[in-house]
Amino acid sequence: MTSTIITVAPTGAESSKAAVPQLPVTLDELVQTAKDCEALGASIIHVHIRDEDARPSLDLGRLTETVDALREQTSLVVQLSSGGAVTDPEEHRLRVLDASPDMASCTMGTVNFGADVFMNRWEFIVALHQRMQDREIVPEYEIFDLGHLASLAKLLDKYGLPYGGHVHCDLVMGVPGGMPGTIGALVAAVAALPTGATFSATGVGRSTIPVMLAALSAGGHLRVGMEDTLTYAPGRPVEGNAQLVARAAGLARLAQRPPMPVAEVRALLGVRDRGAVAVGG
Ligand code: KMH
Ligand code: ZN
Repeated sequence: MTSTIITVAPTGAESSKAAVPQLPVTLDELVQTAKDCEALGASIIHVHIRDEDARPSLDLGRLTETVDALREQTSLVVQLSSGGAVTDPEEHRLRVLDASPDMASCTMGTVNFGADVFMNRWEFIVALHQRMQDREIVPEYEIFDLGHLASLAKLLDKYGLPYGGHVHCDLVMGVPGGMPGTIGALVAAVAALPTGATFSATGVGRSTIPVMLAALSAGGHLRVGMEDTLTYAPGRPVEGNAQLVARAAGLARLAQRPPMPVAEVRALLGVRDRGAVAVGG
């Protein structure tokens, strides 16, 4: 058993700052969150940004500023979301890669997303995968449903391994319209992973804890954060992302799979050294 990669997904695109005041939406809030979570054991940050009115944004200038700030002030692996919000057009989602993150998400298929549809056409997936190969950006393949793993097998077969040569997936479980956040679904997904792939898992809402425990038992890694979880326990809103990272790190230690140091994560996933100089890291 190896140690545990802990990814923090602090913001997402779905919750409003008005409804969730603890959500980090400004650059300062995001950087402070990143520092706090790194100190507690996070090694990757999955980033969605907001505009000046706290609405989801894929503005390239803001994304670039965010990547630079996170590189300067933390040693976390910076993973930008190419998923954005369900309303974002494909060309804006592809343009995210121009901000030169270490990693970017690459969702492996279309999925109902509550009352919305999160659209991921095959041609778009191929374009993302190939552009990440060209730009030396490591993808994290987002798996919302079992069929997405069949698409991943086809993608790798036809278009080759991602940059870095290693396949890393994130099972996003419990989205209304996607696979449920159950142990059975997790076991089925793990059985369908490409040979040699690693995976993390996150369960949204009430599936957070069962999915976290199942992922640890199955040798997987963890993603936690306010993108996926807003309630810490029944009747107790999450106080902040650090609280969720602290819980994940504690459970990982209990499972004798402590948080993986960032340098080991970079080596495992094949993340390119972009010359970041981390403060205190
Ligand atoms: N906000 C969702 C529609 C990703 O970041 O790549 C898509 C999402 C996946 O969060
Ligand atoms: Zn996301």
